[in-house]
Amino acid sequence: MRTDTPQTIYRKDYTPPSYWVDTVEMGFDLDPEATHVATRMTLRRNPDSPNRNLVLVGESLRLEQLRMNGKDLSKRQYALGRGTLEIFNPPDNVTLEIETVTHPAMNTSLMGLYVSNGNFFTQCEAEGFRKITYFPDRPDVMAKYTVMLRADKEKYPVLLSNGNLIEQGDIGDGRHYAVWEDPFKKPSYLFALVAGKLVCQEETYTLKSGREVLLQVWVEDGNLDKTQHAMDSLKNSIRWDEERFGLELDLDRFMIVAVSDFNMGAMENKGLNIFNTKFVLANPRIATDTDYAGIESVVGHEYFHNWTGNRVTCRDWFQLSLKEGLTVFRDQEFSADLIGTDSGRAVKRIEDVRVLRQAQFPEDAGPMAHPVRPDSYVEINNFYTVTIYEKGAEVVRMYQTLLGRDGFRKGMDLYFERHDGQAVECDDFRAAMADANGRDLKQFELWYSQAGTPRLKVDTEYDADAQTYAVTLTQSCPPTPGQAEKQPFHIPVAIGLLDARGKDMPLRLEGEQQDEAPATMVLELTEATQTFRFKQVTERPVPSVLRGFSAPVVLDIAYTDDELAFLMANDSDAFNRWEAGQRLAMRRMLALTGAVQNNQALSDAELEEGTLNDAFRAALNDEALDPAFRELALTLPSETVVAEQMDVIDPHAIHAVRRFLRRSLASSLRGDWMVAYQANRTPGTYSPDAIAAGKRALKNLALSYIVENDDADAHHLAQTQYDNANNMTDRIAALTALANSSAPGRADALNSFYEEFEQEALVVDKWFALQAMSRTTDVAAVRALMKHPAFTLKNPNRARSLIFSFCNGNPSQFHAVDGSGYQFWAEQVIALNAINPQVAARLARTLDRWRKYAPALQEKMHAALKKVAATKELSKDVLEVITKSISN
Ligand code: B3K
Ligand code: ZN
Repeated sequence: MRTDTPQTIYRKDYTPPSYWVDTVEMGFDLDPEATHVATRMTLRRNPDSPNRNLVLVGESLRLEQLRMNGKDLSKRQYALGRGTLEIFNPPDNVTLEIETVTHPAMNTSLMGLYVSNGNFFTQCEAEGFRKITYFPDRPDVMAKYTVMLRADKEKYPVLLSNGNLIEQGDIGDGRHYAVWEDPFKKPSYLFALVAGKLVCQEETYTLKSGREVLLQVWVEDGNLDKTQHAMDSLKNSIRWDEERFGLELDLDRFMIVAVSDFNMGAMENKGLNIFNTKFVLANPRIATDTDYAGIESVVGHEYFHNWTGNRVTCRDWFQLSLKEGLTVFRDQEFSADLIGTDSGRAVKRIEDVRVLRQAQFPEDAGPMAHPVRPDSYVEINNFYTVTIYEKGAEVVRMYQTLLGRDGFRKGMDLYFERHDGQAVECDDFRAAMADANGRDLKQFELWYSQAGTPRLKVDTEYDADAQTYAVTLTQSCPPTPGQAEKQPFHIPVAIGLLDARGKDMPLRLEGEQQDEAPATMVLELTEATQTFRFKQVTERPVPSVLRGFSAPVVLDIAYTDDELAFLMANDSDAFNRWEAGQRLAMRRMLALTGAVQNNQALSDAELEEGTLNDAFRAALNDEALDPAFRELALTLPSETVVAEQMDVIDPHAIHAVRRFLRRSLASSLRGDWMVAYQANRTPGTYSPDAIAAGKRALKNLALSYIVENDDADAHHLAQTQYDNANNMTDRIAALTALANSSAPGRADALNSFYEEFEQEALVVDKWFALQAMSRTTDVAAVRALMKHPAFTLKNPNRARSLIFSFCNGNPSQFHAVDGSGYQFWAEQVIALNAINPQVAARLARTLDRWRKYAPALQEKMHAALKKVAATKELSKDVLEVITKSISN
């Protein structure tokens, strides 16, 4: 907490550290009230640094001892500042001994060393290590760690840290110890320890090379029936990284530990990954298909960091996407490869692009917009964003699109050959990709340095006489905070041309030497406008542009409704089939939103004859399409995605239109929904595999449409599914349908669900979330839910399940015209700020697009923002978000 104006950190100000740290030895006397930490480190002067003094950082620490090269430091030799410990002009080689005390039980920020359910955990990324000891806590300082943990044996029988266990035993007084040694150099943000009452599922696993490794998944007692999927996901990850990238696990032991109080999803600490329970615990009773998929991808993500992040790390936090964008790309490819089929890959791609559009496009258009490699920040925790992660992953994907899979692999190989054991920059990755492939990727740097979502306009011209088809691509990029003018990006545009039968035409580009005529070609747009001319085009084609979403841009292309329906029915590119349907739906939704705003009545009849209705019916009944794909195709664009398309967002009109369209589709296709419902049941033993999960997704979408009719038959269907379901996916889908209906069994179902799962925190989270997002839940109802004995703001998962779900997932209620939603938001941001600044700052982001709303709402949002801004003791996390929201 602080009251002075927080400092902005600039990328251009980077200077190398004045000292390197070679070894770190730490001893912890673990006690929730006062943990003593003794650290001994050896340092050596960095000849490349202009600074003579050694600056260490520390936060919320009591300094007990400070010795240099065996002697206590006198008060004249160092200065203890606000968060810094500066030692004046030390010799070239230094051994520092520091003793600090921390108070883990009081640490509600969940950064540094803290207590959760009586056990100890750490979270050090990005800047949490400084809450444990004074240290040059920056990612370019990499050292070898040896850690001794000492604690009460009965209360803390398990003592874990990074690397290998080399010694353990008793020390009398009911206490015991363990010594861990990490053989690899690492930055301090990858340090971790865990101590407490935990149990594990373990297995030995044989690597391709024949070496055996020990794999463990640690959980609280009583949860061993929920670890198998995480263990399977870990083994799949290890195998996948060997096969796809030739990267082997470099440790003899790899541990995953689940903790229920955690700020984000998981953390890739070397050899000791710490996970939010949400991304570890699963069995059919408590976890949905989405949970299973989430566990697989997060386990993969953290495991893949072992190479992309840990072996090669970031020079400074501006380079965060170097590890995050790359690792998200890797986890996306991992999940896609595990599904295996082309249609499965397309489904995964659509899901990933949906996240990008739902969350990253708005960020890129708002006051917090920043480049994939930012130029400045106030609080680095605010930059763990969808831009760094998801747009960063798109940037990495574009290398693969431009260079091909083999070329990309060559680039990865060269990256590790050059940089293993180093802390590097995004530019180094780009250079490896370019050099390994003999390509000039200079212009590609703009994807890292320019914020904002580029727009890509497509104009076409068919010349029947010359049999040529000209495609003119024009790019532009809107201004973002601090960046008014943008230069043209290097954009890979995958394109295909469909003939009248819906088949791909062979592509031949004028002026190119081509051995064959492919069905899809990647055009490289590097200028503001370029025309690409296809030859031997025997009829006027329908273009399929940006296949597979080959670049993170907004595509501006004029299609008729009929062309969209044609693409939705025929495109060989599954992504663009889905995209065509979404465009058709979006067009309709925007038109109807305009009608609502003009007080026109929405008429069913008009819709029932429309192209959208026919196209949806065709997709629903097309047995050749995967159920998972059909579910995506038949889901209307979300309210948030529609909002992004409007100059002035009207959340109430959008909500009314989406609901109207869903009801229309529910009634006009009722018979078809029922057929799909019956055809996609998954009787028998539950399995989370992609085929079964896809069927359940389609069946449950059908259920949600059927229940839109809100009649007795529909209620009965939902109630029966609720009563008979043998897995959480079907259970929660039925409960959600009931909760959004006027079914007489609604309240009973909600109560019985709670009673049944009271002991399962992750299910109680679902129970709060589904109510928070239910369309009848208003601010008053959320306030009432906050009084429920199971609610607490201190647990981030619980706070997210109720508060975030309401503020971000229930737009029509949150944006109540009286501004009560905004007042509620302000209160919660302020309350969370005092407990956990990181979580508070996430919630603070909710209003950052306030300027896009109608003046009446804007005014009320502005008042709520100002209320938060005026709060005393605002963390720099929240202050940065609020200040930027108000001023940009
Ligand atoms: N690297 C961590 C995120 C740490 C967030 C710190 N505020 C998890 C991940 O991306 O794998
Ligand atoms: Zn990551």
